[in-house]
Amino acid sequence: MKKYLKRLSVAAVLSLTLFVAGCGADTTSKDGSIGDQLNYTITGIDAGAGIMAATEEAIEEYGLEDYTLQTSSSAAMTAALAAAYEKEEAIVVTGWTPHWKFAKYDLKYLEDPKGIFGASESIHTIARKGLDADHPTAYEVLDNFYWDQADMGEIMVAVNEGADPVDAAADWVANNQDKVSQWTDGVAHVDGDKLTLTFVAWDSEIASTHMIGKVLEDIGYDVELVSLEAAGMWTAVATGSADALVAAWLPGTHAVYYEDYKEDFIDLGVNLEGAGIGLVVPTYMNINSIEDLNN
Ligand code: PBE
Repeated sequence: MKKYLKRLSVAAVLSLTLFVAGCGADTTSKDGSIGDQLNYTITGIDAGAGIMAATEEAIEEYGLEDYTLQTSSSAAMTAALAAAYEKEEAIVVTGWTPHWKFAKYDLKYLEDPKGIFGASESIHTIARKGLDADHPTAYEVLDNFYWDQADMGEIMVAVNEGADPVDAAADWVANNQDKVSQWTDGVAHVDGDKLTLTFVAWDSEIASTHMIGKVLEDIGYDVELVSLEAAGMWTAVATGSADALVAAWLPGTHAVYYEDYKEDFIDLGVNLEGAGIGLVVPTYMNINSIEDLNN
């Protein structure tokens, strides 16, 4: 029944659009259901991201089966958002905080009355087993690492404005020695020991991983940053092929990975608080809740 009604309204919009087009007017009509305006598409990111699994669950729980969750990447998602925003077109993306997009555009999270995307999250630092014995200095610095959203935001915004992440991270480190010294004060320097950090190319994690990598370089490590898919990132630390990651979103977003490997790594605790995930739309869109995607 629902499907039938939707088809009817698609037909109605089509004929209206054709009529308007015939008159030489703008064909990017904002009429039609929310689903029509969105082409029944949710713009996602990489398949392994926790937010993708959460969105699939939301599609099921909110009865959004007419929608397709498009798999892409962080970069493709923000490019799609920029293109839609410029034309004031409808778009819904898998979004998260902290992220520079909230500074650049007027956006809102859709309310999630069923709580599928969870409440506030924290980002944790995870080390491989044995890191404390093999590289006690790195272990201590990683254990001490703690910053806030504004800190991460500075690097993310600089990268979005075109800076190389290596330079943006180095600038932040240079300008925030008070904070950095709280993590590094009194640690023994090393002489070129190799250290591998792994991350996924999400904007937030590009920022944090480059920053802590620079801090570790400054105390003498030869740091390699390895970008992987989400599952690969967790596997690398669990199997010891990477030394650490600073990109664990808990308790919800990475719960599956955490559970899979929890015997095989050391959780060094929170490095950033107040993170979150959800479905995000521009404020010019006339909807407020995930439930409204059915309108
Ligand atoms: N994110 C950014 C990740 C964690 C960090 C929200 C895109 C995810 O969904 O797994």
